Amino acid sequence: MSVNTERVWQGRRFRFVFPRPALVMGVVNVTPDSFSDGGQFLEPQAAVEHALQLIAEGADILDVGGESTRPGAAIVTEEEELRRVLPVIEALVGRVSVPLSIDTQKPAVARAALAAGAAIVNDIAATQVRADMWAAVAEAGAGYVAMHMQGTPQTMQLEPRYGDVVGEVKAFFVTCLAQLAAAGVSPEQVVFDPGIGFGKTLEHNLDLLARLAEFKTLDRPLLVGVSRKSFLGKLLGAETTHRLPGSLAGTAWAVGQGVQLFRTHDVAATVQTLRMTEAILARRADKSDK
Ligand code: HH2
Repeated sequence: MSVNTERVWQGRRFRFVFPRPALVMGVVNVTPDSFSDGGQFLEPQAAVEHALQLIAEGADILDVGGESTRPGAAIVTEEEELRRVLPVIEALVGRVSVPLSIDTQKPAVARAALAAGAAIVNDIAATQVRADMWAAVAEAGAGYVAMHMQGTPQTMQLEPRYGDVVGEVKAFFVTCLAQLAAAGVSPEQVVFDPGIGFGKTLEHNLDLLARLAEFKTLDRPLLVGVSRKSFLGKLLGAETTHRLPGSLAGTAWAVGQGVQLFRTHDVAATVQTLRMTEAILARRADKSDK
């Protein structure tokens, strides 16, 4: 399949047509305990200001989350998660033109966020195949990020195991797309995410990044989140606040392998990395055309 095949990702009020410059999904964590920015944006006003800042830096999508998914994170009740995210979504809808995504594992939270105006469900637990989550996405005609995770955030890093991590993640995507279609979610609503750091060792994460090009045959756009993740810390010995260079190296590599969406805490730096790498890639494509 050609890299230049046109693909559409759409839902509710948004429509992105690829190929196009890679999209940046800025992270808005309304949590006390997220692994890199927990507690910074717990107050709705702080979260909204942060979201507006990310848009000013070039975010194409905002991903609002009210529950940390770091390994071993405390489970948050539905009520508490809604109490955190709904005021932020309500304040942003109508005020910003970029689509809002709800980062949640809970169908009821997804449903309430969609009712409040979110356009995308970012589901880190797509491997759990929950009919009620997919019904919410289908009924709203929302965009859907189907992320791969082995286990749950509470168990995922205990002993992740794969025969062939790339083959297994790819097989999940193929099955998931068919199951989603049966649930009324069309392929054009879906993007896939291999779930870097979710039930994966350092080597699994590096294998997934090294072999990203193999996901091109899936015929759906790919979203990747490497931002500040702990595998960078393991590899580079860097604390969460010092992982930007490693995150950007992963971003530059991934866009060169055909990844079209990037979830990041550091929007300005990611946008600059993407535009620079894309400019070089475009020159290479020009030369090979001649
Ligand atoms: N990573 C995190 C959360 N949600 N969603 C997708 N689709 N892909 C990811 O890689 C991804 C995600 C973890 O990052 P963060 O939200 O900053 O941390 P926490 O879960 O601790 O809030």
